[in-house]
Amino acid sequence: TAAISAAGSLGLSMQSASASDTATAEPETTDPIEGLGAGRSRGDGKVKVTGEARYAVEHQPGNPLYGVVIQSTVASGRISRMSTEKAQQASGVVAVYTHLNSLKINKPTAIADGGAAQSTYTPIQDDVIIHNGQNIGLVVAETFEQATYAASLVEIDYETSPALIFATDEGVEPKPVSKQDIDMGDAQAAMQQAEVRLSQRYTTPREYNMPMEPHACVAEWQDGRMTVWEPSQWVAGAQVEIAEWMGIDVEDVRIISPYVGGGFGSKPVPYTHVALASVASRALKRPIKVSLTRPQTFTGLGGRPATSQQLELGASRDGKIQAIIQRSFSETSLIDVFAENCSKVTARMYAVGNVSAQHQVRPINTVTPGWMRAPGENPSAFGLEVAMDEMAYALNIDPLELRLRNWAEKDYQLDLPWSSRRLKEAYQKGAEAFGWDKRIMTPRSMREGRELIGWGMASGTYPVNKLPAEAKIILTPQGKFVVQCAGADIGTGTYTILAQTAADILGVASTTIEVQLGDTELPRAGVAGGSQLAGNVTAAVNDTARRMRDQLLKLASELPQSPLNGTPASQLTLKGDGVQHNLRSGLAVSFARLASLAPAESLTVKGGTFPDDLSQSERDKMVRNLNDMSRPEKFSAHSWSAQFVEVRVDEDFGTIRVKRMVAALDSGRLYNPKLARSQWIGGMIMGVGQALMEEGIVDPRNGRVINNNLADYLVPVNGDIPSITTINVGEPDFEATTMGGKAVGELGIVGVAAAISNAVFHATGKRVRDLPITLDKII
Ligand code: MCN
Ligand code: MOS
Repeated sequence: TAAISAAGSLGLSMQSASASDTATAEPETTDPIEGLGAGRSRGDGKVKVTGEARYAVEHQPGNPLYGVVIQSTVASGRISRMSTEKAQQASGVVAVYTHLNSLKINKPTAIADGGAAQSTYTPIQDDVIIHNGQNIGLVVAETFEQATYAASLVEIDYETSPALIFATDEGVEPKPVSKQDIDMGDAQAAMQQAEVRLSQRYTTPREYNMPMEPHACVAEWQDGRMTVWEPSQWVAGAQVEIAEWMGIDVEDVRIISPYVGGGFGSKPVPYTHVALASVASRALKRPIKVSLTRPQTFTGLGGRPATSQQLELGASRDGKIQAIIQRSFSETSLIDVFAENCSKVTARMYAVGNVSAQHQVRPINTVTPGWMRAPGENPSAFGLEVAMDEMAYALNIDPLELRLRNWAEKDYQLDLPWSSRRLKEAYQKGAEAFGWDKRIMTPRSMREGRELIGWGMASGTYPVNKLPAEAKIILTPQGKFVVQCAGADIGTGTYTILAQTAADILGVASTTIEVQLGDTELPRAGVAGGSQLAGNVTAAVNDTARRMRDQLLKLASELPQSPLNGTPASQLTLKGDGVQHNLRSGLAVSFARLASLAPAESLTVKGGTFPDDLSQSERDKMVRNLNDMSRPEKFSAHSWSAQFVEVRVDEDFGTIRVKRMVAALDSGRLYNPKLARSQWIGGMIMGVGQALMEEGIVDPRNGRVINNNLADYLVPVNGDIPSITTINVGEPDFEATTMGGKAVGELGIVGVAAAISNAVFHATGKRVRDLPITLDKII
């Protein structure tokens, strides 16, 4: 072709365009306290990389048994014959549990109904098959190998019935999810009057969370109590679901989950293999380990369901969006309603008063889908942000400029002011760092050799959720602080930021503070989900640390043997591992000394953010369901982002590489900029996977997930990931949360797939509306 390298002719050096790989604007601290805001490394990093950290299934109970799950190989029907004889006779086999000799498992309460179950399916209670890869049995043996072999000996015949494989199949009966409908202004009338209209369908396939640590637990029944080592984003939820399955008191279940090897939304609650492990342990009176194989994790629990949205945008010629009409659906199982709501960002991102959006679920023969990083916001932003790019081209307005022309100065959907929205700053800083002003609008106008260059952008957002939490701080005899909370650290940094929170108040180096997490015996906290745990538990620890500080000042001034006895607390400060006199230097008492002088019970302090008048059982209830999760009321509180992406497309082969990514993000105050960046880029990398690789491929003949392993279900590896620049544009937002931070964990993925699709269009002139953008779609 005639085009010379436009980028080259613009004087853009491709080397320098590959911008710095480090966080901008956040200098390393030299602060000895390294409290909130310091970019220190993770406290749990060392034990994780040295292998010292014990993940759930690495717990070694005495005399364990091993359970292996059997899964169905058809999508619909019933088990007509099941023979377990050979398996039972195999060496080492202790039991084979199926619907033929069922252990009772009660139906758990769904999350939507105030319980903690993602799926209400109860295994081995009957012979009914509702999806391929359904858990239908458990073989228990003395060793893992024996159980695995015996499981292969179980003979199963099925009487199959026609299955609904895809949401678009004939016979699927859609269900509206009207609670989530949006009806603002008069969208139909405004659409009729719009000068420019476009209507397209955007789809996302099934996607799977694929944490490194598979779903695997150790269940131990002892003295009428159940203890389960289970990787958990939400120990209080796990406790409820297991208690329900087993028909025992919630108090008789303990969940231990100090380390989680990633969840990405797949570990809020235990799945049915945990039900099997728990009832089998009770029946056999021995601890049992059950680990799903990687293939089994594709159907032993659900990932993000496939979504489809028809999105119509109407605008004036000068680029004001006047109406949005959206009709979307997502697949769900035959027994549960899980809605991947595609209109979560539709009515909120831009200043549009006329919006109509309706979502429906379509029940098919699949496992009940579940959360996956930014459920709802993610497909919603994919549709809207690609549609905005299409509108920009229809109007011949720069895509970034079009977004600015539709700037929403308030939340139109809720009709509330924003608590903070530094999205304009994000657009500006992101565009500047990326060099967006050098972009030539026309597709296929930038190239380097055989490579077509594409620049695309998109906006992203994620809401601020809230739930109260509690914490406990203990001063040890050695004068060290221990912070305790039930909240999880799933690789996010909870351990670290809680030490940092307490350090600020207690005046000690945050690295000296021990944090204990992920255990139902610890003070209450809700789910590490909805990107809210950091805000919830930093607020709780902040309160608790203040109480501990007051307590220590009081002890220092009141204990008869304290060197500071008689000095009013107002003249004392916590500093240098002890309590110091504000004016008389050298007059101090160390924390260790105070600990030796004070009565033991005075050295443990509880605090938190529950309303004072709430009873213990009311507090339990709040963290054991998700209905009590709330949002700030007087303001609409969200995190915001602007994603800029460069792709290179090989003109002959159609291969797409992401060359560089620049994001500017507003998550309010960052509790730890290093960890926040780590979260943001983790989300962006997942976005690359979603855009270019990830797709659960379902066999139309039998509903089986064909690519149910990490060789065939592709996720990005190092070689797929370019340099990533993140720019923090957030400022503390105390209307959003007590400590001023907003959501971080899921923000990074939202909008990335759209930015990449838009970049691919810019490079090639091909608009891909169906993820993932594989080369067959652009050649
Ligand atoms: N943070 C910060 N400043 C803020 C808020 C958070 O520095 N204002 C940092 C902290 O290090 C904090 C982390 O970001 O620990 C995440 O905080 P938050 O946004 O509150 O999210 P949660 O703690 O609730 O974590 C859950 C969230 C979700 S919902 C998914 S999905 C996801 C995610 O976190 N899954 C993850 N990030 C993940 N990261 C890893 N490594 N593994 C997963 O499974
Ligand atoms: Mo995150 S998908 O809310 O666990």
